[in-house]
Amino acid sequence: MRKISLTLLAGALSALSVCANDPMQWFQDAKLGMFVHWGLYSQTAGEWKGHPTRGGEHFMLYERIPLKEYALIANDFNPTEFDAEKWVKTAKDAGIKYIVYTTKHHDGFAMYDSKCSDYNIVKRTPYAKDPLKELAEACRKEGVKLGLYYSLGRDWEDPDVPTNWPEKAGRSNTWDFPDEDSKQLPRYIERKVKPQIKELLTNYGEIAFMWFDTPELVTETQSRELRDIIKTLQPECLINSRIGNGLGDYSIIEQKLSDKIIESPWEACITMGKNWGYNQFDTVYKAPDMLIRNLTDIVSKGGNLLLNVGPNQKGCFPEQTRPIFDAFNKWLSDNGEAIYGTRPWRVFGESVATDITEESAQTEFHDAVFDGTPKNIVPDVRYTRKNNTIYAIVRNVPSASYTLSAFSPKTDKVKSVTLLKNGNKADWRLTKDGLQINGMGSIAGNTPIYVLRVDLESDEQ
Ligand code: FHN
Repeated sequence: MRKISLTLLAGALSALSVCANDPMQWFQDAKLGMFVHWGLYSQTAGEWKGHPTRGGEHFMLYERIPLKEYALIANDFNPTEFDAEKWVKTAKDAGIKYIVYTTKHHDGFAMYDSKCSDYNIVKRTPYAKDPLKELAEACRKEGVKLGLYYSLGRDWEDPDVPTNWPEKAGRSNTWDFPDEDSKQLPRYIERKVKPQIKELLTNYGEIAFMWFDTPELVTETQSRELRDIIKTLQPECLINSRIGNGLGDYSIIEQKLSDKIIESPWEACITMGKNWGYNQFDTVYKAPDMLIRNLTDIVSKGGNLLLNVGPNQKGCFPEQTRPIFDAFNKWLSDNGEAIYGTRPWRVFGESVATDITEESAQTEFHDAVFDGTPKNIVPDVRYTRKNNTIYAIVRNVPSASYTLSAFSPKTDKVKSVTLLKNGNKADWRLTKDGLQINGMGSIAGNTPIYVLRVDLESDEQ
């Protein structure tokens, strides 16, 4: 009797541990976040002294603008239309579970009320309010988690920030502070970084993520000290890999997709247009179908998508974001079950049916793949799994009948196959070649990116 009771107890404890509030479990279930790049570069919006600037939010570097001159931009920054509630509701309606906000980008300007330096939105702009306070409140109210972006190894306001990418001083402010060798990084870390990290993790409630960027010359000791500060103030705050020196809780890839399943927690950050910060000349945003394909690809390989928006100088999301948010709302309303809370299957997908890469031109991609008529091409599929259900995310309009070769009668006892969004039964047969699907054209129509729910016999027999 004693042995059985210990077994039962172990089972109960393991169940509890899964249910316990595990921030990493939450992150890996959440799948979709929104990155917000907002700063003085949003005010200039890609223009400087009457001409388009190079380098988006890096234009202070590219144009070698003296700090005193760049700081004057703040005099015009007055985002009176900023509405945190609207930002958060737009994100939440699009199926977004967390938001990462740029508290300080490379220009060193704090987009929150920093007591550490008056180089911030409250002290230097006519707006004179703290948008992060409002955003944190709106996130709490709507149940959307909040993460904070912080440019760690680059700061063009501070005299003690040497860099080494792509070469020595490559991303340093060498026009105000020319003597690169005299720069003492520890002075910057103690004077600015630690006080700002402490105030960010003290004054804005629960912070789910610290999203560091560009660690550059930060040492392991410095990364470790920052990690200790964060985990002491908010033990459940997850930290990305750009804290440097291998000390993050999850890894980051940027503006690209992975070519394989990644076993450890990871996130891909991708822009809707070409720029991170708002740029008035960046007018052609990616096709919504393309970005949804990106989401399905990333999730099939175990990652999260952090989709970037660059609000404009008024504090509003550019109009080009609307069709993207609407498409995510619609697709995830129908198919979110195949995304949230899933994990990779044994394979991430079937052969890609088109020679269109994910990064290809939007209109070419859309016409080539989704012109609404089934083509005699093999299905372009990504898989996700939740317990005994496999989700086959069909990302093009293949012939009405096709075979999913990832399935095998040797390993998969298929119980049913249905169209996820409405439960319509599919005509299927499991053969030695795989799971044959017939007549999909009739039930899926020309819907680009539909999901087949494949229920397997429980393996708990
Ligand atoms: O230089 C930055 C860039 O502006 C942007 O913030 C991205 C976002 O991941 N991070 C750096 C480039 O890797």
